[in-house]
Amino acid sequence: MKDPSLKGMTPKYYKEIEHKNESFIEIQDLLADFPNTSTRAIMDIKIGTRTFLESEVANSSKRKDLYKKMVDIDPNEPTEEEKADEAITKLRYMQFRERESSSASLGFRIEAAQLPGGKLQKSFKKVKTAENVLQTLKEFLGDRVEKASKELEQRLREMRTSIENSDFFKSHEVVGSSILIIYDEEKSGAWMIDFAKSKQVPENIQLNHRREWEVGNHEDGYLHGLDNLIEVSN
Ligand code: I3P
Repeated sequence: MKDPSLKGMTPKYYKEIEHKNESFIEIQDLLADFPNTSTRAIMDIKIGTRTFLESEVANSSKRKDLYKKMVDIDPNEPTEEEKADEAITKLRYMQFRERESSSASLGFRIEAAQLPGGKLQKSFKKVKTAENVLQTLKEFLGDRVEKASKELEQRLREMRTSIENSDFFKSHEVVGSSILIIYDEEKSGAWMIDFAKSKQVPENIQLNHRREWEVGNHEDGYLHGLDNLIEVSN
């Protein structure tokens, strides 16, 4: 929020709060401007080709919960060794999710959506091709498709310019972050949210967020994803 280039693109940060020995941050409620739940819709789009921190590459501990989640998505995915272990690393799971969805190819994926009336949908794990994505976006926008998609295109283009000018983005990898899209019967908007896995990179590195990731270059594919989101949705 301190980066002037990103002004208005993120929720406002208010303060840090201690509660029961845990630390929380109080931030702007983006939904407050969209109070009508019967006409309001929300979509979370995870941006970037890489959804895990580079530290996961060296983490060899294997998790049974992630094996189970992987098999639920595709029973044919595990290798013989993984079947015997019934466990996989987080890196393996996260890269599987990237390939299975549009993250690896397009640099973004639809994570979840709430439709007017409040129905929550989280079944987007296999939405992979540009055609699938476009179809899902059209369904999400419903009868607001004409007007809202023009407004959103404009907003995403402004967001891209903000990021290209941002000092924060030059010096931080922004991993697992999302763009939150909200619309109601009158208006629509998009904001950048979830910076839990945003990290400053070493001083000798300047990121461009479009280059392909290799271990050590810290690239996240954020702008590659935003380029494609703008392209696919128009
Ligand atoms: C989860 C998702 C989360 C990730 C979580 C994954 O997969 O990628 O973003 O948390 O890791 O299990 P899915 O969407 O398929 O449920 P982080 O972003 O914090 O890494 P976790 O199981 O280690 O919490």
